[in-house]
Amino acid sequence: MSKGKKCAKISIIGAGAVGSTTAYALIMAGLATDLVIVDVNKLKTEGEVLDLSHGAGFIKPVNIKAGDYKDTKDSDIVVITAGAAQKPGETRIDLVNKNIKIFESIIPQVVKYSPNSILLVVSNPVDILSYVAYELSGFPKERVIGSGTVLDTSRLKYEISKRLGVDARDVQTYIMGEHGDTEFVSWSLTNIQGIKIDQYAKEINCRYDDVVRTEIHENVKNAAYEVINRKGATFYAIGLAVKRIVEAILGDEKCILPVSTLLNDYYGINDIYLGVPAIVGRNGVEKALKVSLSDDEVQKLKISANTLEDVLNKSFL
Ligand code: 6V0
Repeated sequence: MSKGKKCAKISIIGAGAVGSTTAYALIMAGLATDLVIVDVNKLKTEGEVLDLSHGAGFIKPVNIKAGDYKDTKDSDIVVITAGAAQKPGETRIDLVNKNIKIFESIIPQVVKYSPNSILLVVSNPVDILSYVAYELSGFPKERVIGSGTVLDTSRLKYEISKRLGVDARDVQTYIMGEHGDTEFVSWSLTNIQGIKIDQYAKEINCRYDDVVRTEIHENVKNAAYEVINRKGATFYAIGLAVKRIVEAILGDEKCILPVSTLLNDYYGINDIYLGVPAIVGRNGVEKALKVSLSDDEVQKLKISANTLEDVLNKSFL
């Protein structure tokens, strides 16, 4: 695919809540010319494809197919959303063994038919499964990307925007680390269009202290649990997050997104996938940026890395 091409063949493995909402977000954005969806539940996939295709009168032309792996041949990007999802009370880490087994059946098929594709892993626990996909695929690390903390960062922007009464898109910040319970807010990098957040809060007479910061962090960390407890699954916001990553890749945007990528020599962290700000373009993750964090934030990043390392060591790799 040529550099900066904005339309492409995209395959989605997994036609569940996240896979089908991602498909919807991608076709709404006109990002795919061909979209193939693969799932062990063929009937549901066919239903999703018919429903999506019936929007043809309102979107850019796109050929959508409920397919098998051979239909994914020469995909530019393969988005993986297959696998067990969290049930109420389950953590993302609880899904690890089930989903590693599922990845062992999926990744070799994807690699066989699209050896030059970019793999975008969404299934949870996303940092662990990105590492598993990297190992199973044999692809260079740049071409195996996890959705990381892109969704969590949007949740954080939403929480801050509500407190400060500002457009969420003007909030510059990142949730970093595990997409899960050890994730943390990089408060030292947080600003409102270049204005330090504490200054901004002072300017508009808004409370901003440790209590507020803790509340915001807790709300973001528990966001998925809150949604799952009420409606069983989260899918709209992650669909938009995946669309944003795909758009950045296809447009060769070189934009900075906190995707999950293989870290080496990153604050002493090696050989683990974690969400950190990274440059995303046509080659995938072009560079993980070593942003300057406070000592406390570095400790939190290391806790995330150690947690995931323990899980990886206990799994069957
Ligand atoms: P879902 O609605 O249960 O869909 C999962 C789909 O995977 C089902 O349609 C299954 O049939 C299919 N599937 C299972 N095994 C296979 C296989 N071997 N090959 C092909 N398809 C298979 O789950 P949902 O869509 O809600 O979630 C999917 C995954 O995304 C889960 O692991 C979630 O935890 C994860 N999420 C990740 C997020 C992120 O930020 N990274 C956010 C939300 C959910």
